[in-house]
Amino acid sequence: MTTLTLVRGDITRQSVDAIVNAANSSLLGGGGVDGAIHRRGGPAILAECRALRAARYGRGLPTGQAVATTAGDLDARWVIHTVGPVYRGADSDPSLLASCYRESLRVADELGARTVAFPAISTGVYGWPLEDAARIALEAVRQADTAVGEVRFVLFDDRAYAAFAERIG
Ligand code: AR6
Repeated sequence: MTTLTLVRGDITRQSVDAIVNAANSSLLGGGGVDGAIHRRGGPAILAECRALRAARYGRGLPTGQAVATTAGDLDARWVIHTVGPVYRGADSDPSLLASCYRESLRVADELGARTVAFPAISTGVYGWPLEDAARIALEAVRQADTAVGEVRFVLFDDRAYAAFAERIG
């Protein structure tokens, strides 16, 4: 049984086994959650991301996939980096966003992580409408076949929290 919980706050302040990062394909950092994770997690995370780029992802991590690194100075064992899709209006493919959650949980299972914190992937710079993104995220996690015991959505502001709270049931 996976329990879904909602928290309003900063994902870099969570104590969990794995923190999911809404990264970009480069894996080399950016703004939003990505910037916050690298800032607070310190240089060890970026060092592992660079090594991953060199070894396995020369062309970058594809959208919808996930890969783990150390969590550096964060209060977690791992950061799982995933790349959300950029919202392109009604043509946007929700399965790529769902894939971020599913693949992150698959990586979490491989690692043996039991508690996993997710941000609202793609709802910032990548522009996915919050209400739709919340529906896709909750559905993807509910349908996932995972040994993770707690999936914690960490929502940065009241609007994001409300979008998830209204749909979690
Ligand atoms: N804790 C939790 N949620 C946060 C935090 C935080 N510290 N900071 C922001 N959010 P975004 P994306 C929320 O833009 O849309 C980066 O530059 C934010 O309010 O971080 O997937 C990457 O490098 C929003 O609801 O991620 C990529 O280039 C949500 O997290 C690109 O942005 C996601 O916003 C990815 O864009």
